[in-house]
Parts: sequence; C-alpha cells; structure tokens
Amino acid sequence: MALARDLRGEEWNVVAVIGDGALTAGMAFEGLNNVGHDHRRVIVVLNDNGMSIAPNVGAVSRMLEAVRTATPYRGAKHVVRQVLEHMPAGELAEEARRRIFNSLKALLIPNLLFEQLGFTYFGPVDGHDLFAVENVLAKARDFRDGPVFVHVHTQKGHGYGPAEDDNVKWHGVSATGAAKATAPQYTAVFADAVREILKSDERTVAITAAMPGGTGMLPLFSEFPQRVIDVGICEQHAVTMAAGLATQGIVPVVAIYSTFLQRGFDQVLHDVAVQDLSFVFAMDRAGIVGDDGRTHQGLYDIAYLRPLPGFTLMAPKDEAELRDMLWTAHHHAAAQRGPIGVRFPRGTGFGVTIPAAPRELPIGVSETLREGDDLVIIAYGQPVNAALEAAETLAREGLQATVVNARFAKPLDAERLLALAARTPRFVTVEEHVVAGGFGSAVAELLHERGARVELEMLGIPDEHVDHGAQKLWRRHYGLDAEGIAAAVRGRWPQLVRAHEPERTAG
Ligand SMILES: Cc1ncc(C[n+]2csc(CCOP(=O)(O)OP(=O)(O)O)c2C)c(N)n1
Repeated sequence: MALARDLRGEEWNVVAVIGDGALTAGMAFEGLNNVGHDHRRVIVVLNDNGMSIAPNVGAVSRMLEAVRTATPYRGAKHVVRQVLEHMPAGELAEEARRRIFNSLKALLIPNLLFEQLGFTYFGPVDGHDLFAVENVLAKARDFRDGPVFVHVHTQKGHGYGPAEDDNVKWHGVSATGAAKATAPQYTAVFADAVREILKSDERTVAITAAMPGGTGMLPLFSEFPQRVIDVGICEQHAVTMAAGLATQGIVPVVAIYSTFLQRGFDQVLHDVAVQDLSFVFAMDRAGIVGDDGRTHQGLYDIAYLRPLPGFTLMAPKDEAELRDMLWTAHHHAAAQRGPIGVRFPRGTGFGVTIPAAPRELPIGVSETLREGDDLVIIAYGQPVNAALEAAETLAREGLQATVVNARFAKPLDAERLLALAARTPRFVTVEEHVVAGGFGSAVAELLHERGARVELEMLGIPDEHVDHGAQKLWRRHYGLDAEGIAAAVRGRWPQLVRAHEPERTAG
C-alpha cells in the first residue's frame, strides 16, 4: 500500500500492526527487510504481550523480553549523549563520536535489530497508557525520515479478569451454549497417539508451529522435553527443520492444521517430497472448521498434497481409526517409505471404543462397511458415518447401497473400486474438502484411466469460500450430512427410487 501511495505521489500513512507471535514468521521479516531497504514511510506497530496463543518462543521473543527489562530507550540515548558531550571537538572526533554513539547504543538498547533493518525505533511504550500510546503514535505519524517501528507493551487479556487469569484459554472463545461433549476431541486422541509413538520410538520428534494447546500436545512438552518442539508461527521453518531431522534418520511428526500447512506448501514439495524424505504430517482441523471462519477452513489439503509423488494420504472415519492411522503413519515413515499425511476434523469424535492397542493398517486398502447392489457410496474420513446413515435411510426406501470407508486418498484402493465399478456402476464420493482436486477427483481419475464406465456423483465443497458458522449447519448446507447424501442419491437416480416405490393398491 505504501509503495502504491508513493507511486501515485500521495501523502498518507500506512500502519501495520503485528503481534510478537506473528513476528516470528519469516514473512514478517521479508516485509521489514523490504521496507527498511526502500526507506519507505511505513509505521509498524508491534503489539508485544510476550504471548503467541501460548507463551511466545524464539530468539526474537527473548530479545523483546530483554527490552522490557533494559534501560528505557530514551533514557539510554540521553546517557549516550551525555558521554559524548565530554569529548573534544574536531573532524576526527566527529567520526569517533558517531562510532562511539552507535556502539553504546548497541550496548544499552537490545532492540537495535529493528534500527539495523533501517527503522527508527520508538518505544517501548505502555500499551495500556492511552496518553502514552497517543503520544508515540503522533510522533510516528509526523516522522518523515523513513520507516518507524513503534514497540508497544501490553498484557494479554488486560482488564478482563478471566482472560488475565488464563490468557491461553481465553485467546479465542466459542459461542456459548455449545452442547456438552459426549465423545473425546480428535485433538486429545491425537495427542495420546503421539505420546504412544514417542514412547515406542526414541527416534521420533513431534513438532508444532505455535499451537501446543491447539494440537493437544501441551502436556507432551514436559513429558518429552527434548523431543517435542515449538518453533513459533513459522510453518515453513517447521517443515524444513523437520526435513533436516529426517535426513538424519529421525522420524518427524509434524502437527499443523490443514489451513496453516498451506503456508509450508513449497517446503513440503521441495524439502520433503523432492528429497524423498519420510515424514508424518498430522493435519488437524481438516474439513469445515465452524466458528474459526473463512481463513481457517481446512478444505484444500487433499488437492495440494495428492499431486506430490511419493505421498500417502489417509483420513480416519472416527477417533479410534485416527489412532490406528497415526500408528500406521509412524511405521510407514520409520521404514523410510516416504511422506504420509493424516487429515482429521475439528471437534469431537463419535464416542467409539478405542481398543487397548493400536493397529497397523494396510496401506491403500479400504474398508467395506455395508453391501448393496444399487449404488456405491465411497466416503473419505469424517463423512463415512453420514454415508452409512444415508445408506440406512435409503434401505428403508428399498434402495441398497454399498458403503466404503476409503481410508486412503492416495494410493486409492484401485482393485476394490474397479471391482465395484464393474458390478455397480453408480458411485457417490463424499468428502469434506473442495471437490476440485479432492478425493472424488482422485476416484474420477482412476475410473477414467482404467476405462471404467461409472455414473459418478461427487459430493464436497463447491467452488466458493466457506464462511464462519457451525459445522453442522454448513454440512447441511452443502449436503454432506446423512440427509444431504440421501437426497443427492434420490436426485441423481430418481429411477432407482421409483423402482422401489411401494406398489399402490388399485381400486
Ligand atoms: C499461519 C498461522 N499459524 C498459526 C496460527 C494460529 N494462531 C492464531 S493467533 C496466534 C497467536 C498470535 O500471537 P500474536 O501475533 O502475538 O498476537 P496476539 O494474539 O498475542 O495479539 C496463533 C499462533 C495462525 N492464525 N496462522
């Protein structure tokens, strides 16, 4: 925006506000680097509360913490000036003065990083002191010589008791009135499965990018202090760092939400897949995420991972299968068979029994849950249960569906699907993902490639963005619940429904 302003020769201010957590991302530094180099008038306000969602991590965070406790910048500058005033005058002395000034500043003020990047540093200022903030912002506004960095200290949750007491929990809150959970959260099952894996294999390292709580991994940090790592909000680095570990025979389990892994796509491609490294990607919040809204929808991961050679992709039908899939993924990666991803949804499981020990699942093999001769419903991951329910509804209307839990989007269970295609050439695919490039697409590609003639109905998210809203409502809206799947079948093959309509008694 500032560049556009300058190209047009206009005069206005551009203010970028960033959190200290967000500042751990590489892109933030790419921006600072560019603006600092151009000496462009931009005001960057750092809202520094020492917290990401959880306590912030990293060397920059440590540097910012040092600023909190250091001599205030203005005071330090004053001390430096006083020292210099006692130096003799003259040209040589002027150069010495400049050098001494810079060295002393560097010694006294830890945040010279921003100054070295070409910014003039204002602060730190108490963000809860309105007058102080107004004052420093006015100075930043009127400053004419290049970019300005305004460092504001705040307290996360300030002024609201519950949030001050537990600022991690209160980072974000859901709508009130949510139903009491009757089954475990997928996230909790995931964390237990990771614990099981960390215990079973010392070569395993689990990595999160600033989501220790969100991924459920928080308790694992104290249990495995060396092998559970938070790298900050930098998914790209998380992936490439894990790639480095994998080159040394370590088995990384990288837990990143589906939507955030998008940030690390090129790293997944170049630093993992191209290098033939073996890896576990655990993609939480895959599918419709509900209250988190448009930016957090996990609707693209199949499409962006499926084309990468060597990748294996799985999705569990319930929480017990999630645990088996992580176990399977770990074995696969530990045996150096390439990168493997497991996507699982936000929210609670189905309350199924979790067996005593995890099982290793055969790669690329589906599970048939129900047999019927009229059509085949193949679901991937979370919608499997809805597909089963739809099949039962349809059965009451006299229409018999086979229901397949696909388990794998790559490799597909080609043998089974082609056998079904030959027997029952009416397929419905169901996934909580965009239809373009997703699981249904994979099935369509397979059928086309093998010359199988099948009438194919692909259910998923159409070509539009999905906004904030309860998962249940969106599933209904897109016809991804049992009712929607049954309706899609009736709509696509009305002749099947008619064929089974109860005969009317004449007369
Ligand atoms: C790319 C990406 N990774 C992770 C997250 C999850 N996340 C949301 S807010 C947040 C913490 C942000 O901390 P900070 O920038 O310091 O802002 P604050 O909430 O403290 O104001 C994280 C990690 C995200 N939104 N985007």
